[in-house]
Amino acid sequence: MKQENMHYDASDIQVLEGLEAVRKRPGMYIGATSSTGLHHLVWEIVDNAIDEALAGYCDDIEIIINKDNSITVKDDGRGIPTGIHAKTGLSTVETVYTVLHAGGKFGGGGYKVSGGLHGVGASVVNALSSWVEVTVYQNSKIYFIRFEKGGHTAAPLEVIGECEEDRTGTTVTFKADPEIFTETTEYSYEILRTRAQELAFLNKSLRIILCDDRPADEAEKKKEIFVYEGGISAYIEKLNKNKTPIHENIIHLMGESEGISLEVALQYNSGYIANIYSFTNNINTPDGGTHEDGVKRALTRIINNYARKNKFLKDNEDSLSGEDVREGITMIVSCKHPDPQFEGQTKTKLGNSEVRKIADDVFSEGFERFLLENPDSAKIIIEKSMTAARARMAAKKARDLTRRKTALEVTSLPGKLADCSSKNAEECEIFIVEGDSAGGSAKSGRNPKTQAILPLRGKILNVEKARLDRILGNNEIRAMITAFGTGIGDEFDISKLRYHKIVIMTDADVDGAHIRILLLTFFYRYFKPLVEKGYIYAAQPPLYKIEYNKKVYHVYSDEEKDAVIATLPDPTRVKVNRYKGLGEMDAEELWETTMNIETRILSKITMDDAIIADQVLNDLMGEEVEPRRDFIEKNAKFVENIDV
Ligand code: 28F
Repeated sequence: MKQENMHYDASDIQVLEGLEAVRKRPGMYIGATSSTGLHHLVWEIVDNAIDEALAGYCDDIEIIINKDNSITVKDDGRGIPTGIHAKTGLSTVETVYTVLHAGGKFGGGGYKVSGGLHGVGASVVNALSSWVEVTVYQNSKIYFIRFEKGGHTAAPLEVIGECEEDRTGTTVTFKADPEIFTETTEYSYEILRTRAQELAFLNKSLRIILCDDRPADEAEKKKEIFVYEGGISAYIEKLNKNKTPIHENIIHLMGESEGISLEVALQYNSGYIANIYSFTNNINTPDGGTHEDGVKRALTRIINNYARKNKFLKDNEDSLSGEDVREGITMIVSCKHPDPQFEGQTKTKLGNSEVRKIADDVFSEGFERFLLENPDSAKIIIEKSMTAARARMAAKKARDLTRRKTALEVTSLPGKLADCSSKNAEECEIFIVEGDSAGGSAKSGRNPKTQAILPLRGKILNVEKARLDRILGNNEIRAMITAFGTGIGDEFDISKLRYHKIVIMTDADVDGAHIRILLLTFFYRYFKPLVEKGYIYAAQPPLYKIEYNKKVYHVYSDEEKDAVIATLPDPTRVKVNRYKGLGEMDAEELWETTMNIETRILSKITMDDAIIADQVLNDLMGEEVEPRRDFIEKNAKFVENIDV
């Protein structure tokens, strides 16, 4: 319901009921009272300062985490008006902080740049804080008002001092109420830093200063300044830092129509992944929406038009797909809209239909001009898209090879797979085993009813750097895809999974760790649901074999080894062997220590493990030497003589 002409009469104001309602169901206003909700409070206040910057009156915003985990936000804008608000009989400052939705757009004025939760406003922060203090610098005076216990006005706005004529702005300090934020009221510098930097990228030339004043030791305190004259082009530069751009300059274009503005920055890199981030009024829209759709539609059309007109693409050849033209793209789409409608469960998709055409028009006009004015870059971009198209066709062929034939046709299971006899996926497990000798032992030691073995020879392909056609060309990878039965990528169908446990079994050494990282990255990139739903495991082979008086102990850690030895009466007669690899165990040992459901240890792989593996691989195997050196220095103790 558009609240255009709200009428507040002092008597009608249900101020405290309003704020009381917020305290009763905070989740409705800030999404959650977890750490995420705690940090949302900051963005509600910061967004009001950013509104002032968007209106053109504020250049600097400072965010300070104080010792007591209260937050101070300062801006050098005009200062919230201190006069009496016509509709409430209170000062405007008090109105903005005690009447729901009384600030920003609802009270008239320009865009309400809303934070993650679409501008619930300063009054919600007040309702959820133990105390809030607002200081306004205006008309050479310093005004002050304090609220306590969830928004009760401690005393009306008062002048507490003088200031220079040209000093204007608003300073707000608030302390989140521990009665509401029961999980934590402690701020994370990293969370604040990430969003502060993003806001600086999204609002070019705006300076955002972040300080952490909590450490007692002066040297430990933190202060960072984020300001980017280049705006979202600087954001692209940062996102492409670890990558290899394939054309010199970052493409930047913007336009406006019907009060809706659209800005895009993009640069292609030599990789295969499309990194597209879109925003509406500075809000992240990870599920995209009409702004992103319009730009993507235009990108595909313009590249195809250019490719045909300049004879890169012959008339009889298929057009390039959206996926082909987005391969290796890093792009930011930022839309500013006076009345955004968000869709989806988490309100992270822009729904305004009129934006699609505006985005298409603005982007196609600018991008077409770029291609005409930069034929060299155009050639590089077109050729990359065409290579992507050829690879897509090749991948399709290779993927058809991996598609499991129906039971009636000859099964295309890989020769090396020793399958299990049961067809009930829930009880079946497949062990991906490093090396043929371990594979042999696993085959003879296993339970043939429920345990399948797929030996892997050497290192599998690093999917981080390879395109899908090369990945599908790799025998080891193809064998796994066929064995799992689910298909890959957009053909993936988890209901066809033949094993409900996929167990990575590699040596407990650096090479084994490297293979595990490669496998995890492969699963994370092409079988993400298997990771998300917890089907992936890592086997834990024993580290040591301890022999004493004909008794054999298998232990899985150094601590366990010491503990066992400590129990033996005469450690001098103890024989300890550190396993160098799975191949050192015979079938019986491998079964007993690592595969037997009664005695083995499996650790379930979580999304975090996979994401970390993906990041480690990115640093280790990326093009740049820098991140690799950093990683090795940081992890030297684990990665001696890693053959990167
Ligand atoms: C640290 C947080 O909240 N800064 C703000 C302004 C400036 C104006 C304003 C804010 C209520 C209903 C208009 C001043 N002069 N920083 C902030 N700076 N709000 S919040 O007006 C809100 C009024 O509509 C302002 C002239 N116009 C607007």
